Amino acid sequence: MADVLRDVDFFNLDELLTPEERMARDSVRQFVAREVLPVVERHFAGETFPLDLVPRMAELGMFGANLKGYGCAGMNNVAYGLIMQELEAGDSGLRSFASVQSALSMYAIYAFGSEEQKNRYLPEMAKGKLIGCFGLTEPDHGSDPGGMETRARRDGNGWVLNGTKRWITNGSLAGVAVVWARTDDKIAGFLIEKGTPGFTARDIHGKFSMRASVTSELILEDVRLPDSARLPEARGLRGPLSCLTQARYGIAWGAIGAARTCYNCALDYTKSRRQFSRVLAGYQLVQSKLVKMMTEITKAQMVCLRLAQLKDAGRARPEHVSFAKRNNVAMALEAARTARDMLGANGIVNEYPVIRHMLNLETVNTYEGTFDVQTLILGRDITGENAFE
Ligand code: TGC
Ligand code: FAD
Repeated sequence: MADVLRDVDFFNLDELLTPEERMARDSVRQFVAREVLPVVERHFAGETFPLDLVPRMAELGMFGANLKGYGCAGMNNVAYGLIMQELEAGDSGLRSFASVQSALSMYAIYAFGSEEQKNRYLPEMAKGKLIGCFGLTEPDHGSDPGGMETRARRDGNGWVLNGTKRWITNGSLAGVAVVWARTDDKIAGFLIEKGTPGFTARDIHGKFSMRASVTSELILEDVRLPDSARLPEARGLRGPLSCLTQARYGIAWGAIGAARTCYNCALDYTKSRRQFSRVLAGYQLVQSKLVKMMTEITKAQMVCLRLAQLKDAGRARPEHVSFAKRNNVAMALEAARTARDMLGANGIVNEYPVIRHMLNLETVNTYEGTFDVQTLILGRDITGENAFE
């Protein structure tokens, strides 16, 4: 089973990695093989997240891996991307946990928090002792977060928050929630600690996707916060959208991992399954599907490596990240659906990881900006015309 985690490296891209980057990749791959794969189907079936894996994930430096200081590993963006890829080769829910912790919650505090907030939260979050979540989406505002209705009203020196956030990964697990709300002035970010009166998290059940991940609704009823709970450097929608750029970057890498597992599984299966006169892999139609999957995985790897170089040089634009998220997730979803078909009836059972990845990728295609939202972001970039409204 663990062999499905092996590399797909048609162009010897491994040669372009440093020893440190390879080490980060290999240690997470080993963790996924030894500790994630043996338990993930049980968690997917039971709609639970494997919380007991969090300390080991922290030990491997996964939380805030590409942030510097405050107990974070300070890796470069290639290493960070490779970690996301290996995690998602195991399960998108695991990668989601790490993305939300690192790229959304920790990054929001890192980029927009006061020194006091950074010192209070980031070291504990890097150790996995404090879990974060990121509340942007609302029941009536998903693709259009600028329309949010959650309100933060001034009350003396502090604030009173009211509203509902929905579809929040890690919501009920989180010790601290980054919540975005509309003030009389601009959209602002707030840090709400678990147990704050008026703040509750309720889990959403019945998902057919991302079952090994906790998704919640956050309810805010007259939540009173001091001004010190506000992220002082976040002003307007640019704040949360900057966090999305970080998370989309990790997703672009992660999706390759899910695609790789599905491809490896389909390759192994069709090389051993005989129908009619020979193994399935001997038929031209089957080879065509395998070649397409391998080609698209390889192209996605190249996009991510170049994107990582640009990001490390401080030259990656949000639109570069949208390109990679849009392309790589759609590629992975198509690869998973193709692999599911190639396994025939075996493609629908949990003896193989393919159907789980396929179902998860439906979410990955939707969250962090749907495929079509990324298309409109790129369309606006190349034409100068805004087609959102
Ligand atoms: P727009 O006028 O385009 O932008 C407002 C301000 O923000 C700036 N900006 C960005 N900055 C950094 N990164 C980005 N990606 C940015 N996009 C825009 C922009 O320059 C502007 O700045 P300023 O200073 O001029 O004010 O805003 P808009 O209202 O037209 O919206 C644009 C749109 C539709 C692209 C945006 O709303 C969007 O991306 N919508 C999709 C929503 C989304 O992706 N939600 C994700 C929620 S979190 C989640 O799903 C977590 S899943 C868990 C996991 O990751 O595992
Ligand atoms: P909608 O915005 O209603 O879109 C529905 C459809 O309409 C889509 O196909 C979309 O592409 C299309 N559409 C929308 N606008 C346009 C347009 N202008 N032109 C053409 N087509 C358009 N959010 C968080 O804040 N934090 C989280 O941690 C988080 N985790 C999530 C975990 C899971 C499992 C899921 C499923 C979602 C999560 N989300 C989270 C929410 C996610 O970001 C939203 O679901 C996503 O942004 C899409 O919003 P929506 O579901 O409201 O769909």
